Amino acid sequence: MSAVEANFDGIIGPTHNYGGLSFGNIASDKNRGEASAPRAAVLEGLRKAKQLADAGLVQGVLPPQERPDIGLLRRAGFTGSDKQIVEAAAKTAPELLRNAYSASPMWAANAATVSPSADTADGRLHLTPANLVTTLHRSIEGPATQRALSRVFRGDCFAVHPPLPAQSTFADEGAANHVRLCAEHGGPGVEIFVYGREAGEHWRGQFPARQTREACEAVARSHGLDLERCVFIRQGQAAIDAGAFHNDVVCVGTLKTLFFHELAFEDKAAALKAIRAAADGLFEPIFVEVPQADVPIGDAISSYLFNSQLLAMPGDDRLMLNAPVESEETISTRDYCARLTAGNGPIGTVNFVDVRQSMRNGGGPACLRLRVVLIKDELSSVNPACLLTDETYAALCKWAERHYRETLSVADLSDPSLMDESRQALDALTGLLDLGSDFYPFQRG
Ligand code: SUG
Repeated sequence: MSAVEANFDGIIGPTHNYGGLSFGNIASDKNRGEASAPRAAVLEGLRKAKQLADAGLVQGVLPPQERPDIGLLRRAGFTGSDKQIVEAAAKTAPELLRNAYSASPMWAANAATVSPSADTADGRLHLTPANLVTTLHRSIEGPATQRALSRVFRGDCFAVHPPLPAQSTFADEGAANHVRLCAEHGGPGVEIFVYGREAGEHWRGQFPARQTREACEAVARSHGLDLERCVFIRQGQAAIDAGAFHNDVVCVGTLKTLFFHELAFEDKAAALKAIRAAADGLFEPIFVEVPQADVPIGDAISSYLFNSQLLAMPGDDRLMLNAPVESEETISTRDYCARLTAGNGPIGTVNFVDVRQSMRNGGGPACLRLRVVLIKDELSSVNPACLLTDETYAALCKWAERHYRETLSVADLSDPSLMDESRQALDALTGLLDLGSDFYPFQRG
């Protein structure tokens, strides 16, 4: 059956800031406390999405979440009006307030794991929101993501699951640790799940391993996948130690092609063999491995070469890598890209995009999008207001220009007027995206 691979990008929220909240994410750590530029950030993200829509790809958007998350602060013992809570938290628990204010739902690759209907036993498209339990600021995303996905993917053809139990056994970071390969998007595929650790093991890494094998298996089971076509691979500890807190920092794949760094997997030979076996009878996978000698892992992570979108562009028989500009500015990755496209392999073009605001928090072009393979009926069941057209793009840019601050420092989070401004922005957005006037907690009172 014919299908498209659509990209749903997270709209960067009005409180985008550099809180330094993600241990093991080198960019987040490095930029902690710097001033951010929320308006430039949201416009950068929208521009990236619009470029792909203009090139003929199906492009959607996902809403930001309400921040600050007053619910988190209330559960942590703060009482009174929302304004009093922000003021009290700013005085007595500024670190917690920072967590409540993170715009991290922008990284839609962590929103959910998605299995297209061609792979599932009941023929529905399955989405499981990630529980993101490893970091406090992200552990609050799952239930709101479930709500958002239910309002975007409407209808019986979609199964939106609840997140896995919020416990470290089931630590789950969504599609950032999941790759699907296939001969064509609408045909059956091989679903590759990459985990950092097993639940019971004594983790010895320098940084947290955010995904467990148990979480991957639970998602595969609840999506009704054919386990013969699933592969569970352990991420390389060397990659995690170097700062690859998700597999999509060292690996990306689409159709038959898997593009990955030499150190991405703990046992590379076994991983590639397992992928070949799972694809047997469907297609022959194409592996594009980037040697450590050409691109040292440190450069791969600082440039985010692998956190690119690997895309089949209309009318092009080779794939395009939509890569961050930082990988053009890093000598080893720029040279590698030049050699890659000059050769006759599956990747024919590299387009460099500027998403610097997100990059400074460790989120490249691939982090900002959730891929959803849709057949025709499924596409027509998607909330149309969430698809990017000339009109929706123009309306979103205008909305952002009107509601977003130009700059935001971490100190600004203590000012309750930021909460009011953000709520006004989100209230207007629910109208633009047809999410319903009860979508956000503040709208429900
Ligand atoms: O989870 N950064 C995110 C970046 C997520 C990138 N996503 C993928 N690789 N798919 C994270 O570490 C930083 C927020 C802060 O520090 O304020 C943050 O959450």
